[in-house]
Amino acid sequence: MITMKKGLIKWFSGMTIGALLLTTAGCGGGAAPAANSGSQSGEAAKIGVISYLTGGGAAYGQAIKEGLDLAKEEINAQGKVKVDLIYEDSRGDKTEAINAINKLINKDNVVGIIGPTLSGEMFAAGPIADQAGVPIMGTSTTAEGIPALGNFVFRNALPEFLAVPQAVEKAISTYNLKKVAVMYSNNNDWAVSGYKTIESTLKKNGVEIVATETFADKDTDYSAQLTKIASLKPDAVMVSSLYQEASLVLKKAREIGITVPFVGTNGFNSPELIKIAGAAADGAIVASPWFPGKQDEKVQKFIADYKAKYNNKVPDQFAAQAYDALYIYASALEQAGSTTDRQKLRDSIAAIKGFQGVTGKFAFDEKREPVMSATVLIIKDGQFTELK
Ligand code: 1QQ
Repeated sequence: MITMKKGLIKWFSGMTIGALLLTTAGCGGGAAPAANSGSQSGEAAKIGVISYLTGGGAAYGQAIKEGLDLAKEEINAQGKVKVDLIYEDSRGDKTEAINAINKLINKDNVVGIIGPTLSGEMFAAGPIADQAGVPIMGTSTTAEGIPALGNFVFRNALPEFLAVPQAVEKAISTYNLKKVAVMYSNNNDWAVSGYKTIESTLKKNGVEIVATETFADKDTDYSAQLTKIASLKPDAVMVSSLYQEASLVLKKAREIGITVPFVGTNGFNSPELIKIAGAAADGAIVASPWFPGKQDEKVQKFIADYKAKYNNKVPDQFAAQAYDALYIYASALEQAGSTTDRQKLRDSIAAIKGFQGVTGKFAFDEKREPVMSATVLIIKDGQFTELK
């Protein structure tokens, strides 16, 4: 639980006195009473959303918002439960995520929270929600150790420990990989977690790691790492980072003549990677629970409705997981029979079984980890396609 400890330390060091007081005031030790307003049935459930809406990774957060807004419209039109979303932009920053969570819990009195976008933000904010007895669910947080933060912490994002081995092993068998180079952002909790899974999967499969190169979020120059990697002639390069960094890595790699396949972690799942890297993204492999090409009625209806609402845009994985997340909340709120009881909402989320979303069948296991399956994708001619 090293990451968790680190998250907690950052949580304390990042907190303002005001935030600390608010947290203490709202602290119910996991047994908080219902939020104190709007308990009449028929009133909308207030759900707080913490998302990466502006800054370098905003494509993730914007997709999440689009998925949530569409689901909200549909759920409210169906009328079984009403939901209201209160958005906070955390800009991918832990301190912002902490401020947002304290506001949502103590000022807005939300019944539950969706987000934050990054695992690092969840490591900082999740324990606050847990302490206050407010259910929180990440829709994109894939690092190891998220639900372990506490009984009120959930995710419907496919954890890297399930996704990465599938992508890596598929690449090994498809391309007969013997030696690979690995790169990752070493100041991003999730990227480090993804890297560890890449490393252990390669070791397990007897693939030699010829180089392990690191960088930091927001770096723009990858020539030193990639020049070294090029000289070692690996059969593939595996990268754990968000799209902004990954797309620059891909561009530089292709520029200096590295033509081998790349395997990525969840950061690769945004179409923004393809937008920035262009043709350099071709050949990149990633596992995802979302594949828009799936011949499934629910999936195709979601795509059509999303396109109609958002100017013909095809939903990405982040939109799809967020869309499913709000339906999971709606279904749990219905079961709970209350729009304000945080404990009942928590228990109903934990009890979700046989949920059918656009990312497939879904349930939580006893550790509140999602049970779901993935498809391995490869980018070809600027499109995510299934790697069969
Ligand atoms: C995490 C992730 C990122 C790629 C979300 C945008 O998976 O931080 O957990």
